[in-house]
Amino acid sequence: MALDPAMKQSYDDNGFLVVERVFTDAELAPLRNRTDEIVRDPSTATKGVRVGRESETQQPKLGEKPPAGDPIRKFEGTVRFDPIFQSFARSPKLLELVRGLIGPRIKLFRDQMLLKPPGGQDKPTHQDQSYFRVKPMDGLVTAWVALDDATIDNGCMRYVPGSHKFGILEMQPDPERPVHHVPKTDGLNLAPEVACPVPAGSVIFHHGLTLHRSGVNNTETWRKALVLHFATAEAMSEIGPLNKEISMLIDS
Ligand SMILES: O=C(O)CCC(=O)C(=O)O
Repeated sequence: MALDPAMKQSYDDNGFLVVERVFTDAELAPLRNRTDEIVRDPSTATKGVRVGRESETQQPKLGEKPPAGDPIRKFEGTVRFDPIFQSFARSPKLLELVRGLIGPRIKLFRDQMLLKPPGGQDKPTHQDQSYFRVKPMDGLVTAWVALDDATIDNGCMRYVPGSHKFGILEMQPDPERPVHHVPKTDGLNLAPEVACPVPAGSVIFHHGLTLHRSGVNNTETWRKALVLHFATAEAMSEIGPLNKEISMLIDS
């Protein structure tokens, strides 16, 4: 699936690009089945995959135990360790789109599955590069792959068009949910946020500096997405240890 010049221009201007229905249900099936299996029984996760819970975003209160039935929020390192996710992340049509955005030689820098269970929490506004610090800053693009229809009600992605042009922003710590990197945006002349509901199988690409967030899941069903952070083959993080945990080399 080739990227046409208008798509590239839209990505460069807005810092994100929605490509609907890249994958069919049949192509998503192995990923969905494996994900459901791990959600049902986290002990089936391949060694190395980390299963994260909803309560982990909160600052632990002294002496307080995680709530019973704490739902699963994310898996980290699925592509790095699980062959089913690896084979999906190598889909030629996905890699062709990524190469069209950042250049011909790429790697998968990081990956995560973000699951948003019924009632699952929001992800506050952030820049992916705040976590990854990959140089060059334009050399990181996230492919957000919808495993389910993503809707306003279940917490679809929301983007601030053009916000990647403001560079990396200073963070303000959130004492309640310290895992989140919330940037200071006071005084910036930002465009209004755009909500991006998409059908399952769609991919939203976003620049590593684009401000984005997702809302609470106000439905009774899960909203799952595989999040693949691609980078150019030569790109390196300023945070040394991150370069030792690359999800997958592609064009070495
Ligand atoms: O899937 C979500 O709810 C948030 C994803 C996100 O923030 C990201 O892909 O960087």
